[in-house]
Amino acid sequence: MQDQYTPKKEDLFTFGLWTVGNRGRDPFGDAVRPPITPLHIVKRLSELGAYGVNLHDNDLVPFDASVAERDKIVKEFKTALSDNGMKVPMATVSLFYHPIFRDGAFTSNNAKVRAFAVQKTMRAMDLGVELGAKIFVLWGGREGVETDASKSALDALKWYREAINFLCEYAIDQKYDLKFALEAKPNEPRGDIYLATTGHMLAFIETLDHPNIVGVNPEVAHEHMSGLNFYHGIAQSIDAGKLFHIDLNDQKPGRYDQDLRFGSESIKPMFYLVKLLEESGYKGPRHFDAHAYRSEDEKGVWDFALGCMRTYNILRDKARQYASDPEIQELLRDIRAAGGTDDYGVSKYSKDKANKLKTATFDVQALSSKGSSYERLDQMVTELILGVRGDSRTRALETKAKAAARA
Ligand code: GCO
Ligand code: MN
Ligand code: MN
Repeated sequence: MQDQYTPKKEDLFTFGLWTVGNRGRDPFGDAVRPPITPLHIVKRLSELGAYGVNLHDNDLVPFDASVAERDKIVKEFKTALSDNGMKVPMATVSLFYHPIFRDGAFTSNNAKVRAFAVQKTMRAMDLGVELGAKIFVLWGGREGVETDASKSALDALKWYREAINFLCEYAIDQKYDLKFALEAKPNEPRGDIYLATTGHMLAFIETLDHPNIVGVNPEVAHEHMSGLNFYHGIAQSIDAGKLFHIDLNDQKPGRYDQDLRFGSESIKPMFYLVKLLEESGYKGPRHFDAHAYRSEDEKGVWDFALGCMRTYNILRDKARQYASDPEIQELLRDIRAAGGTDDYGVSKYSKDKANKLKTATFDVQALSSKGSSYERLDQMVTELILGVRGDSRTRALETKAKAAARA
């Protein structure tokens, strides 16, 4: 089926090799799907309209591969990319899978493990750059604890900072056109992970030696795990100039990290998210870090991938409808007009303004008694998302036009 929501290269949709490649393993059950080779993933995703694929070092090159094996795999993969017109905009490193990282990577109590983690990351950066990546994601899945008796959180933060500073220097030294995007998660696999939310990351970045080349990679599921408003977190990341990448997926509240198909659970929050990404001029890839239900076979995996992209395009279209809906826009104008103007100049301090403001009188009674019309507004948005609003609007316009024609 081809329609206006069919994904296209210019939509900049990307998937991790590990996402469509997810085999449905969980802590209670083994893999349910056979592996899909990276070469096949590249081909199928391209056919579906994706722009590119992203990868951890070990999604492509096994942990213990020799240099010769690595070079052969990378060469074949590059051929598949160019044959299928696919890009690798982002690369990352697995610092969580191998048992050596059982007590953390950059924050392990063991200095040799910390050094090994930095070495592995430098090699993954080399691989990413070789494949054309401009963004390098760091997700510290093992950077945490089960017991705070094990290490001082201040030491852990110091080690974490030193490792990222080292890697920034390496990127600069190598003249790599590469920026880092830090991804937060509150817990899982560790009991508690350091730098638990995007907000923590934004504050941490300002303590680094090269904050200009470090931003964030927020993930829907991870902020929702903490009960946070993802749209607000993204707005703050954009406001700080730090939205370098994004992990789109979905999540029911109060669960383990589900990494569900984009928009499969939180349609309304994802509507505001897509509206924000599109209207703010976010230029980065729309990356899906999600996987198919464990119930699915390979066919279900491609249904899942197409579903992520279609839902994004449908929500983008809904955002356009919202911007051109006369009734919604009129109500928004009324709401803004009712808000008045900044007569006291609080947008910028001056001594004079402060003195005037301190003695000004406000009609507190009047300001407290007026309602906001948000119930009406939200119902219109709800009906727009549910797909009935377009119809009723067309009907109203038709009725109006008929009435005008009769008169
Ligand atoms: C998760 C994480 C990971 C990371 C990825 C990049 O679901 O817990 O999002 O998927 O994004 O491993 O390092
Ligand atoms: Mn996740
Ligand atoms: Mn992620």
